[in-house]
Amino acid sequence: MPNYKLTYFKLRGRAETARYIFAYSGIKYEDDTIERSDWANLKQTLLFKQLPILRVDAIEINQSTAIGRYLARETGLAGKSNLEQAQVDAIVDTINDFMNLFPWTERDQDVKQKRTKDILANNVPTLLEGLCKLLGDRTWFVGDSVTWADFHWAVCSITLTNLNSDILHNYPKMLALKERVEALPRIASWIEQRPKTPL
Ligand SMILES: N[C@@H](CCC(=O)N[C@@H](CS)C(=O)NCC(=O)O)C(=O)O
Repeated sequence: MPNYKLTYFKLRGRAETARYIFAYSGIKYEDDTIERSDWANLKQTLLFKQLPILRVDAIEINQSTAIGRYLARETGLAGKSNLEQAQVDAIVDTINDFMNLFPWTERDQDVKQKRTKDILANNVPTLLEGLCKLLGDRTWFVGDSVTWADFHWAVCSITLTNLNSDILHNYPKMLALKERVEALPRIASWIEQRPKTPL
């Protein structure tokens, strides 16, 4: 088993899906959360000046989706066939497309609030309706067992409900899926011990 070190800010953000995969699979890793005050120095050392980074022994992997997909493949959470893997990847990429619409780094709070409200009202329903149809009456998004697409939904839906606590009101199946993931014993235990952060 390689040595894993996941470096990110002290936030759920783009590292949390990887943390769910580590938690669920029971693989040991170093959860290297950095202080904002250390960021400027660390940034200089990074190829693309961004986090998260996963170090697998001496190899450094950037891009949260590449990290998630790699860990999911290593742990049997990527989908059981090529076709299932494509379905899983499509869900993760779609969720990311919508999450990336939000103006996370906008400094003008009025602009940020207005844009966020607009996305929640006009874009997010398309995501939720589509995901709801994909899930149908099944337990997990793809195949007959949990995949990292379910984890990614559970992680991103926390952010969505923090932005608007009623957002899942009309989507009980999507709420139930999030709760199903959060009830998996090792995920539940991670959620209990993780730092409480706004994002
Ligand atoms: N597409 C990349 C985006 C990475 C990214 O935007 N990272 C942000 C944090 S979520 C970052 O490092 N921001 C600090 C900066 O750019 O100074 C991924 O998914 O990993």
